[in-house]
Amino acid sequence: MRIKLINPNTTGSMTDLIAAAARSVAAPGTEIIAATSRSGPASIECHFDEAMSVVGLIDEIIDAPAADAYVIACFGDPGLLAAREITDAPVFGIAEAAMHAATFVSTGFSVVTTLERTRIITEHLVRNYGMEHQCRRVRATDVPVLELERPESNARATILAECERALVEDQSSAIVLGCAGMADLAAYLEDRLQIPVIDGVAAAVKFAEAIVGMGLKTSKRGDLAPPLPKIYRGKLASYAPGNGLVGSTTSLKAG
Ligand code: 2AL
Repeated sequence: MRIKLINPNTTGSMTDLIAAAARSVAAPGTEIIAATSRSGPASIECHFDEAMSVVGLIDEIIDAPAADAYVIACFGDPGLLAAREITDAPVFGIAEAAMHAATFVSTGFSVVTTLERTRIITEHLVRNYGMEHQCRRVRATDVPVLELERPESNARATILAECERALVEDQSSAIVLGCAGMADLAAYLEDRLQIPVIDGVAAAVKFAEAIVGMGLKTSKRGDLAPPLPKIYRGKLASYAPGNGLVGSTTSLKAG
């Protein structure tokens, strides 16, 4: 099967890191096609970044060739439901995937993420996904996303220290890594903490394999049906559903 792994930020080196994490867990018959968004922010750390990243993400989903499943490799899960509307192939966000994975191996997890403002966004996701009972706390490290790539930033030690605090102060028994750029830290942290450490990129790839393997597609009944044809104006005119890029003329089989 073919899984398209989309980094919705525009930093190619982060895509390389994410792709390596995905390929390290993919089954032998799974092809990972990694893509970096061609428009939008270099990192996604606030509501505005998220909103601005969605068109680039949609471009990657509507670009040929089609995939059997899509993974949105950013912990804010930007554009997740919009993406599910424009294809019937299953789409996975790494935050949703990681939180679900954590519930299978613990009764209480902490999310360790990047900036303080990102922590608040993650708390919204926890509520949206109905994870308030299992997520004991969301913790910020105040490490900016792109600093994760710089060894001099000491991000690894900062994140380890925050995870250690989560074990003691939150009584958590698993850690969810709150950024795609942390995908290479899971094994290192698990070794030191001796509890499950969940990288959402790996979780999303394995859920994609499972759901595709079950023959499941996104439901086109209700709110995840293709967007209704209508006029879009201005810079986004070409994205008008039914206009060729998105909607009834994509490879969707509605209903
Ligand atoms: C992210 C992420 O995963 N990629 C990015 O650019 N921003 N999320 C985060 N919580 O910092």
